[in-house]
Formats: sequence, structure tokens, C-alpha cells
Amino acid sequence: MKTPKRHTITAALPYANGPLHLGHLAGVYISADIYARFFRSNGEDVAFICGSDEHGAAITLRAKKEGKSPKDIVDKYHFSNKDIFEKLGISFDIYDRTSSDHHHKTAQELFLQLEKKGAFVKKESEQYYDEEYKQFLADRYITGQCPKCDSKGAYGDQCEKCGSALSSLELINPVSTLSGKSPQLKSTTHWYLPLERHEKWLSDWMQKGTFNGRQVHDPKNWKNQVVGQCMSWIKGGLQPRAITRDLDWGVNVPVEDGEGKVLYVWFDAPIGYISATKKWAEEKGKNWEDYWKSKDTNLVHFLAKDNIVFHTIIFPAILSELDGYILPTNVPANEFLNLEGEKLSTSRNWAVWAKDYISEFPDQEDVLRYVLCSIAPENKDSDFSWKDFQARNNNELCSIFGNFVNRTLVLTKKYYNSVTPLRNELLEVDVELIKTIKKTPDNIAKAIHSFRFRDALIEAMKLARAGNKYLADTEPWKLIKTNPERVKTIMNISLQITANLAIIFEPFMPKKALDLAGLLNIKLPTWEQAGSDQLISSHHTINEPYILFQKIEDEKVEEQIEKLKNKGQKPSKFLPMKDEITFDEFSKMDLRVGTITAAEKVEKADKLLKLTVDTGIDIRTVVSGIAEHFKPDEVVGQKVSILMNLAPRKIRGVESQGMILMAETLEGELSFVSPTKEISSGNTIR
Ligand code: B3M
Ligand code: ZN
Repeated sequence: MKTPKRHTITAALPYANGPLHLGHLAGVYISADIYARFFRSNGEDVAFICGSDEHGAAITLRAKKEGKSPKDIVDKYHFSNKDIFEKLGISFDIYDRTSSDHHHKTAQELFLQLEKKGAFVKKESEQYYDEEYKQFLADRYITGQCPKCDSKGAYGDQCEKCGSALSSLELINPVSTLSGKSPQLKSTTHWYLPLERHEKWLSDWMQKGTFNGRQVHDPKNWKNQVVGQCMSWIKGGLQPRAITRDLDWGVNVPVEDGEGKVLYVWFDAPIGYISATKKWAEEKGKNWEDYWKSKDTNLVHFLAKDNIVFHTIIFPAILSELDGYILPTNVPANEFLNLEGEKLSTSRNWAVWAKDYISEFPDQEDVLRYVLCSIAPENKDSDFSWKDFQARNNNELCSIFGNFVNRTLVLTKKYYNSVTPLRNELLEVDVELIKTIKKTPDNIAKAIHSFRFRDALIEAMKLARAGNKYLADTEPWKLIKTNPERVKTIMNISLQITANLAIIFEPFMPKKALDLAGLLNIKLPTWEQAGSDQLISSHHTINEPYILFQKIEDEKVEEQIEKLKNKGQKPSKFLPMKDEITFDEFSKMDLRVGTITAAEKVEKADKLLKLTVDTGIDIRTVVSGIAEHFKPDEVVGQKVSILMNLAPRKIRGVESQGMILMAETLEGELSFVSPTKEISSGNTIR
């Protein structure tokens, strides 16, 4: 099947609750950007759509943890993530946000259309409820064991381990993430998408690429793991999925009995692609419907494997119920990127943050793009290591690409005062090389059309290698003395290759491609011109050469590895690191030196000691869970660190005023945190 000439390219909307790391980039955004840039360079009509996913329990939980409002959280990460994408040259046509009014409006309109059509069923059912927090436990508010893969820590809507979409009632040993207790069941009404109605057509669409009797995509072009995951779901029997939640942050359910409820984040987030397209089209004076309702549009969703079912089952089911919408032509989901041989983990800080890379490797954004594309987890999980990063930069970008370009430019300057020489009669080696120039763009295009971006990059690199080999074999620096006419031909062809490199590398390394065009003193040609051996005319003057790629020294990568090892905590040895706090938040804590002056056991509580503490400014009672480790008379006289301004709490009938700091190992061993020299009670700890 031929790819149409209009493209709606979406990249999964990152949750605006945390910063971007290399896993996000390699998993979704680099491939999506290459794809979008490639079609733009081909002069085709592209809408490259993304934005922040600003709803859902991931956001509200984060806000709660940080004592902020959800709005504070999404504002912070929306703008910082947008900025990172720009710096990395990710060329979204729009980076929208789902908390915007226009998105809410579109999501509500589509909900109402579906509701009117009878695409939902409404039913009352029992849902988990946290009595202590007086809240229903949607999605991430509840965790437990995954019923599909048995791993612990699956969420109420999804297991991140095996990618299964779940309903909270399926979780084994569910626990509320608010109170840490087992939840109660309580009755509530929700709207459901009856997925079982969609089983038949989804299965045909997925396996044969047909929809309503029409061939809409080529199933051979879909990744096995995507079809596999989706089919195993369908074969397991699709269940109705609730698309509303009892939460107060999100898109309100726009019907009378929807009060106090919002749309499920996975219902409104993909609609974010549509609302963003509308906004963009409006600003550009285009018709948004062309991008979502025209059969001539190639709709492609880029995402990582944990988002597959939402884009191959749930969103298509929604689209199929709406009038005139097309279905995705492909969902080329990537697997995961590991880091130095271990699973990436944001909670353990085992990650390379995009903003750190940008500040520590200035002007080397394209190197990161190059490396992440080279190792993209296209069909299986892959690994990023700093040593490999260095090797790819030094041995490929510097020694091959950069070396070839630099020799070409420097020799042109030296021999011809930077003016492109006219070429003479071609030899066999020249003819062969020109053939390579001609076929390279097609090879790249073929790979990109089938979402093999790694192969596409290898094909592009082959031309740089061929150029480098050409110069090494023909040795113009020697020939210049014996056969200067021959050197003119060699340098002319080398300049043509250099211009081709600028075009074919643009999707992968957009800034370097522009730099290269600048060095050649040409406007960056489009893909249609790629493959030509006449891009630079004779007598054209090129610009002053400079080095395009810098070597990365051993110390620089050692530093990165060290940094990672120091901040990243290896699995299971320690508790995961908590989220960042501000200095202000830290300075709110009033910590002081105190002395325990009396201690006794709390009745009927094995773990608790009631301590009397002289804090220098008062004498107070603190209840502390240390009774299994220390006898009362052992601790009298002990200097301690005490958190003074913690709100008083009643523990087993005793009011505790403050908290004693203890160092604790994972095995549960306890030790007091006290000054190492004589400091009297009342002095501050900062
Ligand atoms: N925000 C999930 C994620 O970041 C989600 C993607 C939405 S795409 C419509 O993994
Ligand atoms: Zn699982």
C-alpha cells in the first residue's frame, strides 16, 4: 500500500508530573520526530502533534505528596518539558495541554456524541473506597499484585511490568496508596465503554488491516509485538471499561448525574491529539477534519509499549463510534530503554535526565539524537551506556562523518580557494560512488516507511562511510602533485556527497544538517533533491571550514558514570529516593538537639515508648516506635535530633509533640541521630 501524502503524527502526551529522561526520548520522541521531519522534507503535509497529559491520578498523587495543587505541578512540568523538546529539535507543530479549556470542550463534546449514540453503558458497581480519606480509589490510588503476571505494585488501571490494562477489582491484595490500608467496597455509578462490542472488528482490523470491508492498512507493516499484545488482549475477551472516575481533577462529566465525576484520563488524553490538531489548524487556517476524517490521511501514533492497548483497542473503539473518523494506519510502539544494563527507574533516580544532558553536553543535542536512534528499542529492549555513547560519537560521528566532511572542505579551500572545481572524466570508482549517492535516499525512505529508524540511520551512515573511504583510497593529498586534474573530480564528487549528507541526515540530526548546509554555503535542499550528484555547481564558493563533531574525552564519560552511580540507588539495597523538595520546604522544618530525660512503655503497645524530651525551650512528650530496640532506661540521657514543629498527634491515647529522628537500615536496625560533640539542647540542626 502506498502511504498517502497527508500525515497526522502523534507522540504520546507525557504526563506533566515529572521531567523527561532518555527513556522517553528513545522510546517515543526521537523516532516520531524523524518520521515527521522526513515527510516534511518530502514536501508532504504534516501535523506533528503532542502536548502535556495533565489529568489523572499520577498528577493528583504527585501534587498531594508535594503539598501543592495539581495546577502548580502541571504548570511547572508543561513548560519545562516543552522547552526540553525544543532544545532537542523535536519539531512538534503544536505542544498543547489537556488542562486547557479548548481541550475540555472537545473532550466533553465527543463524550456527549458517544453518549447520545448509545456507545456507553452506565452502571452502578462496587468500587474501592478509602474510609480514612473519604475517597474512591481510582487508578494509581490503588496498588496490588497483577493478576496477569503476578508482579507486585501494579496500579488500579495498569500493570507497568507486563503492560496489561487492569481494573482495580482485579488486583490481588489491593492497598490504598493514600492510607496504606486495605480498601472497602462502596457503590458508585460510572460510564463504561463496552469493549466486548468491538471485539470482532478490532480483531479483523488488527490481523487483516480491514475496516468496514475496506483495506485501511497493511498488517505486514505493523510490529509483531504490537499485534501480539493487542491480539492476546482480544483473545482473552474484552471487558467493559469504565471511562469516568470519582475524582475532582480532570474533565467534568457533562451530564446531570455526572456531578463530582471526571472523564478517565485515558479517555480524554488521546482526544488531546484531536483538540491539539483543532487548535493548530485554526491558527494555521487549515481544516482540522482533513487530519482526522480524510481517508487520504496517514494517522500514526508513536508511543512506548506500556501505552499499546490504549492506542490499539480503547482509542480505536472510541474513534470507530465517532462519525467519520479514521483509524491509525500504524502504531509503531517501541520497547523500553535500559540504562547501563539495568532497568531505568525514576524513583530510584536511575535515569539520565534530558535537561542534565543538555546542560552538560552543550551543542551536542544531535549527538544524543544520533545515539538514541542507533540504539532505539524498536523490537526489543535496548541499553544506553555512556561508553557506547562515547564510542558512537568518537568512532562514527567524528572519525567517519566529521572526518570526511572536514577533509572535503579543508582540501577544497586549500586547493581551490574554496571554489568548487569542475569535474573531469569519471573513472569506475566515481561511477560506483555516484550510484551509491543515488540509491541511498530510497533505501532510507524504505526503512522509514516501515518504521525501521535504526536501519534508516545505518543507510545514511553508509554514504558518509563511502565518502570517507573514497578519500582514503584515492588520496587526493598525494595526487595533487602528480594528477591535479583527477583531484578536481574527486573533490567535486566529495562536495556532492557532503550536500547529500546534509539532506539525508536532516531528520536524524537537524542542527548538524543545517550547519553542514551553512558550511557549504547552500540552503538546505529538500528530500526530492537527495540522490543527485549535481547539488553543488562548479564555481560555487563554500564557507570557512570548522569541525562539526567534537571528540568526547574519557574523563567526561567517567564523570557521567560516577554521577549516575552516586545518585542512582542500586535495586533493593536502600529505599527509593523521595521526590525533590525546594529549599523553602526544607527550611520550614524546625530541627533541634534535645535530650531524653525520662522514658516508659506505652501500655498495650509493643513498639512504642513514651519519651520526655528536654528541647532546651520546653519539656515535651514524644511517642516513638523504638520499644523493640531500646529499653526505657537505656535511652534516658540520650542526645537526639527532634523535629519540633510537626503537628501534634494522638498515638494510643498519648499526645505526641514532635518526632525523634532515627537512622534505619532496611533490616530494621535503629540508631539515634545525635551530635558528635557536646552541644546543648535547644540548638538548631540545619
Ligand atoms: N500520559 C502515559 C504515559 O506517559 C500517557 C500517555 C498518553 S497518550 C494519549 O506513559
Ligand atoms: Zn502484570
